Amino acid sequence: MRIGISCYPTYGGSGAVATELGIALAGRGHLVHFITYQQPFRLPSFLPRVFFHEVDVGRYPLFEYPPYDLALAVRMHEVVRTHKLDLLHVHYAIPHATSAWIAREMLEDGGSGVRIATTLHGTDITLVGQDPSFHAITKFSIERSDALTAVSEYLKRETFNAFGCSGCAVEVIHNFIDPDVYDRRKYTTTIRDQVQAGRKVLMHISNFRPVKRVRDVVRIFAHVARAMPSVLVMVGDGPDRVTAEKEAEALGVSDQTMFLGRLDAIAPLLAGADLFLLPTERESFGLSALEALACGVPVIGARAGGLPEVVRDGVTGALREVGDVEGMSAAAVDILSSPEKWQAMSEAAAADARTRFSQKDMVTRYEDFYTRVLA
Ligand code: GMT
Repeated sequence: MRIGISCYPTYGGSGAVATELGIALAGRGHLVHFITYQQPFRLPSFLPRVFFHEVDVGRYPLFEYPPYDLALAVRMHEVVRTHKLDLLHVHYAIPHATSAWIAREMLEDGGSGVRIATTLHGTDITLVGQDPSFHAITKFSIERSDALTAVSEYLKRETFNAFGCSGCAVEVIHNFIDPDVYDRRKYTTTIRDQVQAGRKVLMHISNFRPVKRVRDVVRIFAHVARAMPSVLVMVGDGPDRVTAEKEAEALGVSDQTMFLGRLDAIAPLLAGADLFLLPTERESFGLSALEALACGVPVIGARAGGLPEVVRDGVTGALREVGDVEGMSAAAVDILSSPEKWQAMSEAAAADARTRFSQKDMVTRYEDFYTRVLA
């Protein structure tokens, strides 16, 4: 198949999934064209059958807000025509599904030959898409897609609750991991080498947006730090980074907290962690949690959104209500204080991630989905 993929190319779960899917599809012989404003962060410089088409938004003094959506539509239109794409697979509804619809409308034959598949990732439905400025266009773009996938059952339900979506069929295809990459045994040099011996390593990875509740991360850590020698490793950046830094200072744990900033290679970091914290308010799936589990790191998180579909409470981690810092802290201390319990959870986490969320299975599901969309 000839497949166009559009996604947010910078740090973020949807871009990671889109890029890894594209790379895997190319590995299976498909021709994959990434169409976006920057080379996706998980895309290495050259791979056979993978192409990158940069969207140039241009600059004009009149444009306080340069119309990326239109520039993207024009680039999609050009790539569909030049490379005779069968399918545009867009990740994150807005603006990608809207631009894809425009691109198809622009085709001389009315776009009969190209199909549009949209994968809903989370905040495109639960947050941004429900903003009054975007609700109508999100609903329109979803309904005009030929086929839809959502990354969890939770997100599928939310899509129908928020948009009604007459005539939509949403297929759930979960996020996935490459078991060879997310394997803690592979990494001999880890963050642990920088940490005083005997300290537990707690980790959080995100884009530090308010929905992630990074203050809760620091608060949970402060409880754990009182119970045992430990450090908190914060990976990523975003609007709430300063809030988290201030919270660490206020709770007297800043000298035990490392803010590493944005890093692309996550697996070697996770390989040195004892526990992953993800108390997000509404995580549609939680790719970072899955990557942690695959590396044998139990996850402490919120019983909300799609996270219960990923983390098995009491088996591969622990889930408590959103904002229940005390409950999450107690669960963290409980797991970390028993080497036997930690080992059992770590092994269960790595095994469960491989069984239920393997890249091989999910990519096959996407291929089957494409075949049905094109039929
Ligand atoms: O985590 C983020 O805020 C980034 C966001 C994105 O769209 O890039 O992630 C969403 O998509 C990921 C991949 O499907 C999911 O694993 C994340 O759970 C989801 N984030 C939220 O729902 C907050």
